[in-house]
Amino acid sequence: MGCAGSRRAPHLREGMTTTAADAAGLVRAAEAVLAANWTGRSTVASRRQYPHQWGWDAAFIAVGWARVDERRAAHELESLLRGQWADGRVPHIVFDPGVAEEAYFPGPRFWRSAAAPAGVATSGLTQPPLYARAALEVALRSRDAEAGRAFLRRVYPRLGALHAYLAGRRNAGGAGLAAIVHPWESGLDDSPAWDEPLAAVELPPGGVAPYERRDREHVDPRERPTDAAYDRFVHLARVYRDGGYADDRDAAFLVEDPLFNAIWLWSTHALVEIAELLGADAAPHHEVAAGLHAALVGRLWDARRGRFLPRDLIAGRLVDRRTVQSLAPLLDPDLPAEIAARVCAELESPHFRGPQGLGVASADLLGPDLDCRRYWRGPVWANLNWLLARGLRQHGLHGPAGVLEATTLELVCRSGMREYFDPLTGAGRGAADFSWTAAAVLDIAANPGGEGCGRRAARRRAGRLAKPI
Ligand code: 9WN
Repeated sequence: MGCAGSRRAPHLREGMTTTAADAAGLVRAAEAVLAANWTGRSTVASRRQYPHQWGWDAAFIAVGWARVDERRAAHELESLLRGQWADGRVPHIVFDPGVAEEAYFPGPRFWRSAAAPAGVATSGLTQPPLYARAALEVALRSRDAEAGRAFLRRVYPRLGALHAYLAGRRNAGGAGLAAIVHPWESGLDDSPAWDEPLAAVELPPGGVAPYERRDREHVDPRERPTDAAYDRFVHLARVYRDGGYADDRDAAFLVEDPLFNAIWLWSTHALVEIAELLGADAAPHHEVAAGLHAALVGRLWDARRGRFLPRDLIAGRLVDRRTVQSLAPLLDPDLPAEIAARVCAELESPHFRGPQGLGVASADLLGPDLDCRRYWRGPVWANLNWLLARGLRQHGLHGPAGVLEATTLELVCRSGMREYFDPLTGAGRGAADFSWTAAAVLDIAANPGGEGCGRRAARRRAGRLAKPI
């Protein structure tokens, strides 16, 4: 396919092309998954594996709902924002009070989220801030333009507060990027990129206090993180909790992640658009976007290796692991063309595209860390394919983006609405009937050829919501 933008899809195996009938069936199946996972107020990531509302899942899911039911799309985001803390953080889980504590670990009793709004139990971590981007998409899909604007008016201050929290409280490196304090905040929990920083985390002398893992009850344990990784996840979460979730204390894990920050930057551009639509002052968001762009390229782009890499603030160096996180800065519309071309070439290389071209692997297919079963250590994910396709389109790379979108539909067509997929065989893995996979299918299927994500497309979109208020 190449990065020059050809329209063929040579990665697709013969007989592996989604027909119009398949696509229609797939859309119906995706709608059914979202409907089955809808609780009346929001959508669970998965009924059994993750029976609550998750942060960045809610953003993907809202984009999917926007293709089917604009009211549910808005509810999805507003339900998550109900859990926003006074300091502006949007928690990575908003718990459903009707679900038993034992259904998921760590549940509400673990997090003790006293700082959450009264009556809402949440976690104390956050996740990639995709919310402003999702909110913009929800409003723009809205057939009732006034309802779309009213929704934006309601969420705009909350989105601004989250961005201010990230800029003010998570700027541990001092250059304007947000640092994550736990691998769960990255959304790519057991990515090989976290092996080194996690190995440096000192555990209590007597070992980690006992806890019971619940994540292997419904899926094959070989697909889940190891006990050694989980011990560190639980330890880090306990230490953060016991320190009152304060961000000004010494942390044992502190990383500037290219995916988290690229999503924040993409959402900051969405916030610019939202502000303009509402007649609010977009200048501060422009300024943040410019700073984030400069810091992303200045601090996380390794020109010698030709890759974006996470920066470990404790060790004071870049983490030299090839993972899908390195490709996410395609979401930056201002990425210089030569860097975008190198990132695209990396995405297209055998490091990330297997011989059957089933999508983008989450970890290096040629590297020593590859594990085709374990969730973020190799498998292909529909939400990441969707994000990367959006990033590619932003740089005019419509050919590769179209192929990625088509292979995503085909993968799901073949293996079902699974949580993730084996990067070499395409076999479905993890939870079944997974909400963000369904959401990605709905958005991709509704938008063949892509609408475009650049500034010209933004102006076209603004016209659709009529005049600013
Ligand atoms: C911990 C819900 C979430 C996703 C994450 C994914 C997984 C949780 C877990 O599931 O994380 O937050 O228990 O494994 O890694 O990205 O948001 O789908």
